[in-house]
Amino acid sequence: MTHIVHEGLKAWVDETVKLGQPDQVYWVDGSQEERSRLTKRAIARGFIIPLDQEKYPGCYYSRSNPNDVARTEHLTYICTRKREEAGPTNNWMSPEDGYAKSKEIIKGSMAGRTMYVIPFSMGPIGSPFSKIGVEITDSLYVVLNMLIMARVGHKVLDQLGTAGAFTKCLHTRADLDVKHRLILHFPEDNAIVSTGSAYGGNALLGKKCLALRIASWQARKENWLAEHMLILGIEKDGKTEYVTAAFPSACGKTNLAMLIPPQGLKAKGYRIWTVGDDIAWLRIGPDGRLWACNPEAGFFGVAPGTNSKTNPNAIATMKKNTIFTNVVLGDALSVWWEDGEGAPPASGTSWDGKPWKPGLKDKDGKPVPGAHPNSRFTAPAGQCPSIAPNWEDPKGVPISAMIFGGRRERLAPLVFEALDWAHGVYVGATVASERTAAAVGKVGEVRRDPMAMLPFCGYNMGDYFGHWLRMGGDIPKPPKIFHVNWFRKDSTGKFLWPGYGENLRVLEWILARCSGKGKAVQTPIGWVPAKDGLDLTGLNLPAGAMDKLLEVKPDEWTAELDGVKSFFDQFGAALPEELWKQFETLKGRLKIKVLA
Ligand code: OXD
Ligand code: MN
Repeated sequence: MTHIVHEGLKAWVDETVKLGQPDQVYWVDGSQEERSRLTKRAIARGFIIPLDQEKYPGCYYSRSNPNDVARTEHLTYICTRKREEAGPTNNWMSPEDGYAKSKEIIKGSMAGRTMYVIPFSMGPIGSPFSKIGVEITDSLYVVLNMLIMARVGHKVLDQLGTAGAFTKCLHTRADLDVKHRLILHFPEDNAIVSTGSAYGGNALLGKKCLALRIASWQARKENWLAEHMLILGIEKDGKTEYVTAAFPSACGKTNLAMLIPPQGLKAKGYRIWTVGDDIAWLRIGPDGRLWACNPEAGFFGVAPGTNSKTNPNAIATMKKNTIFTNVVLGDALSVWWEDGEGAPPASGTSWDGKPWKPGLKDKDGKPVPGAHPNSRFTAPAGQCPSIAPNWEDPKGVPISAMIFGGRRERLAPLVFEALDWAHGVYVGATVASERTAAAVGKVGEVRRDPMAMLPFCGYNMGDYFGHWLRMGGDIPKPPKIFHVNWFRKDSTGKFLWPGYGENLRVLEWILARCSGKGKAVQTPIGWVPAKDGLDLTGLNLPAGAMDKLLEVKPDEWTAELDGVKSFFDQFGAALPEELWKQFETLKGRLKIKVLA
C-alpha cells in the first residue's frame, strides 16, 4: 500500500479485488528498481523475451494473442445515460448494461494473477493541461508499456492527494477470448472498463480511451480540445513555430512528427522538433493563442514501413529500452519487420509464433509476412533525437497552424488552406481516408474520418463539430487550418509525391501563409499553392507531377458532396447549421468553377 490514502481510490481498489479475486495486489511506484524487478518477473512468466542485450539494450519482445492485434471498434462503446449523447458514429450501451456485462467477465478473472494498480498522469505532472488516471490491470505487459507511455507511480499519487479527481481505468485480459472483449467508456462517471484484450489501443487505457474518448468529453465541458494530432516544431533563424496535424491511424503521423529536412531545405537552416506523435491537448493561452501539450510520454508506433529512410529518428529512438510487439523475432534474438531496417534474419519466428524465414510462401504461393501489419514499438519519447527541448513544458507550445489529412488516391490536392475557422471545421469534419491496418476491418476502403477522430470521439460527433465551431469564437488568435494529402496517385497507380522529409516543403508553405506570405491561388475548396508557391529546390519531380498534385477538379468535388450529405444527415439536429451553410456555399462555389 502507498503512503497516501485517497478514500475513493482505496474503495475502488478494494471493490475490484473482491470482484476480480486476484492472488495479490501490487501498487506500481514508478521506480527504476521496480522496473527491473517487474521486467524480470515478466521474463520469468514468458510475457516478454529479452532481445540480444548487447545489440538492443533494455529491449524486449512480446507477442500478443493472434486474435488480439488491433483496436476492435465494433466492441468499443460509449456508455451514457442517453443514447443521443454517444451519437450515430459510436456504439452505445447503457451504463447499467455496461457495468453488468463487464462485471460478469471480470468476476474471478484475476484468480491466480497479480492485480497491478498504476497511478498515472497524462501530461507532465502538475501541468494545467494534465489529467490523472489510475489503471487497474492483471497484465504485466500493460504495466511495462504504461511505464513508457505515461508518467507513473508515487509522484502521481502525491499530486492526486487525498481527494483529487482521477479516471478509473479497469482492465482485465480475462481469457483473451473475443467473446469477452469489451472496451467501455463511462464519461459521466469518468471511468473506463476494458476486458478480454491486451492490444495497446484497447488495454493501455491512458491512450485512446482516456486521452481521446474521455478527454474529448471533458474538453467540451471545460472549453478545450482533445485531438488525435501530432505536434511538431519547425525551427528556422532561431525561431520555432509549432503546428499540429490530424491523420487517421497509420497514415504517417509518427513519420511527420520526426521529419528530417531534405538537403535542399537543410541549407536554409531548418530543424524539426518533435513534441508528440499521436495526441494533442489544446487550450487557449493567456496570450489569446491556442497552446498544445502532448499528454503521452512515449511512442506506440507502427513498426512495418519504419526504416532509416522513412524515419531515421524513430529507428534511433527504439535503439534501447523499447518493447517490440508482434514483429519478427530472429533466432539470434533480433527484431525485424517488412520494409524495416537491414536484412531480415536468416530464420526466426513470425508475429503469430510460427517458424519464419525470408521468402516464405503460403500454399497459394503468396509471401507470408513475418510481422503483423499493425505490429508496434513502444519507446520512451525522451530518447528521440528530435525531441523538442520543451516537450514537457507545463504550459505547452503555441500553435500557428492545424492540419487535417487523409489517405486519398485522388481528389484532394497536396495541400490547401481553409478560408477561415468555420470553413476549416467543415474541412476537418469531411476528412475521408482509406482504411489502414490499425483497426480491424477492410484495408483500403474509403471511410469518412472527421478530424481523424471517428473511432476516438467520446460523444456525439455532431456536438463535437459544434464545440469546434464555438472554440473558434473563443480563441482570440486562432491558428489557420489546412488540409494535406501525401497519397495522391497518378493514372498508373504511382504516388505523385515523395512524402517523408519532403513534406517539409508543404509545412514551409503553410507557415508562410500563417505569416501573411506564401503565394496561393483561390479555388472553390480553399487556397492552393501558386505554381511557384512551394520551394522545390533539389527535388526532381516528373514533368507535370506538380500540376496533378495541386489540381482541384470541381466535378470530382461535386461528386464527393453526396457522400458528405449522407454522412452529415445521420447526425440530424445535432449537426450545427453552420456546417450545412458551409456545404451549400461550397456547392455554389463548385458550380461557378473558378479554377485557377
Ligand atoms: C494508434 C491508432 O495506435 O491510432 O495511434 O490506432
Ligand atoms: Mn493514433
